[in-house]
Amino acid sequence: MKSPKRLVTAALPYANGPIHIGHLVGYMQADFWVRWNRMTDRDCIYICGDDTHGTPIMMKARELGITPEALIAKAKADHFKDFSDFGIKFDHYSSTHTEENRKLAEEFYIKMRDAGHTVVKPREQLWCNHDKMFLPDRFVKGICPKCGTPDQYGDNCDKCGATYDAADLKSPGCSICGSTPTLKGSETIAFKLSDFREFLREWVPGHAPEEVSNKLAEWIDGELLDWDISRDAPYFGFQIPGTTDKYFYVWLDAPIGYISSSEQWCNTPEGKKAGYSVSDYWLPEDKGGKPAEIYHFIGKDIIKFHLLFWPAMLKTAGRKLPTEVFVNGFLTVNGEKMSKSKGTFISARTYLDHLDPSYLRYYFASKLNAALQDLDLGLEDFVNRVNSDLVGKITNLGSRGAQMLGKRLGGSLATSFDADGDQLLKKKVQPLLPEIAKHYDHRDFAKVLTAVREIADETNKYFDEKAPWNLIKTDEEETRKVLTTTLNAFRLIAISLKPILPDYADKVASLLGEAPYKWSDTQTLLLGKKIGEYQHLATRIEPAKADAMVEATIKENEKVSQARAAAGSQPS
Ligand code: B3M
Ligand code: ZN
Repeated sequence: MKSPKRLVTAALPYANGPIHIGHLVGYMQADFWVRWNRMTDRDCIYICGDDTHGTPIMMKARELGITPEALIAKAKADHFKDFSDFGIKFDHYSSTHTEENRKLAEEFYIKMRDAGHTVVKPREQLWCNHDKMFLPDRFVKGICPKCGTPDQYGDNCDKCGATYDAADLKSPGCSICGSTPTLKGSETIAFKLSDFREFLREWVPGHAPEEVSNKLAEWIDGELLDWDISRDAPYFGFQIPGTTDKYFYVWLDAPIGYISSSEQWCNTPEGKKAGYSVSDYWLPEDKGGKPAEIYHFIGKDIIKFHLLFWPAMLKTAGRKLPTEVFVNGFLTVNGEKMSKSKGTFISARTYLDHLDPSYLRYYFASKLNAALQDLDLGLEDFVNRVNSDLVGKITNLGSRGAQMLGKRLGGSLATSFDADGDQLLKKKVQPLLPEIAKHYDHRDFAKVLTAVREIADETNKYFDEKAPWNLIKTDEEETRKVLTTTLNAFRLIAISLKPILPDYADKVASLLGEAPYKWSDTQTLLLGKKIGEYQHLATRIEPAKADAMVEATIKENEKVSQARAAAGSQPS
């Protein structure tokens, strides 16, 4: 029986800023897994897009003197280019600001409302009379009502951790203009999450990582407060049907963006050829849908939205629920939170201006496993690990083997292996391949690379013992066999690396005169064919280049702070 199609999503990056290396952990993790699915002939699509609504977008566009639509169009193009240049290959990259998403958001809302899961409640909010708008929590600062610490946001205190209503903040100030906001009565439309307590109690444990199910259980057994899904004008987003001045809160239509982006893909020629409609993917099979597994990859800061609000919304809308939600931790750099002043809050583009993206793919993979844990990018460790493992241990094998065979022996592989080479491949290399497959299935990329390094170590040991640079002086054909063994081991390494280093694997395939690799190619060994000209695969990272990247980030940050100081500060 054919395995069900898979639809993988990554969190929709917010349109108010550039992609940075912290974002990339989750997008790369999903990309590695999608590429693994694709190379094992699993029908798997990777869906994403920009998250575009909300006050920050509206304010940033105002600050730049452009429309929000212009701002989000540029952000989407920049984000997509950054992801593509890091080899993150989406099948479709859309946006929450589309007609498909509007229609779906309205459909979800009407079903939530008509099923009695929404309520209209009076709500006092802080109004800035100068900016003529209600202030979201991130746009107001004041004294924490609990511990008295000044300069705290409208929803929680960084110092004592208290959460409170912005109306309770002492001496509040508008973060845009500094004036004192006033409390203004309004109404809010809220989603009654507590209606779903039993459903969530039963559904969540089997679909969330162990590490977060306790936290989720705490929330589910706790208050499960009503969730405000409306925001008052002015607001950049979709107007709520039946209202004149209410808009969907950004997080209402953000996850719906997974479905609308899928819908757009299903309507492309590629999608049509694949033969599934968006309903096939997103309706349960007992409601006309077809077999399909949905996987969300998200960061640990947005589990509440994806494992409480979103499943409750899907259930109300009669949609298919995710098969599983995978959660990644945060990135630290040199053991600390990314810091603009220390130059470690590195944008994707600044990284790309200085270093090869495959090195970061390799390094992140070497530290990523299925567990929810933070990942540290130690810049020195990064340089050393790439240089010693990827360049030294692995690439060196391929370059020494291919160049000697090409330059000294006409480039033709032997038609049989030497006895030791046969042992190496059969006893040391091939037995590791099923393990590598299992590690990929479980998203345990660090263990994949441990096994790959083991193959490289064994092969380097074999190569050094055989010393083909001496052997060639006395026995060319035996040398050809040694190089053939070495290149076969290297080929199996390249196939194993393909989900993490796709370009690298493709270059090795063309060097060996083969089609782009599938996992099934590990079933065969290569004998008796002529190989091509060796093309450089990976070069050592110069530490100075990594330093230059940090320097560039510091300079960028100084420029932004000066521009901000000149224009009067705004929350980002
Ligand atoms: N844009 C991430 C954030 O803004 C958010 C993810 C949406 S996934 C539907 O923090
Ligand atoms: Zn103001």
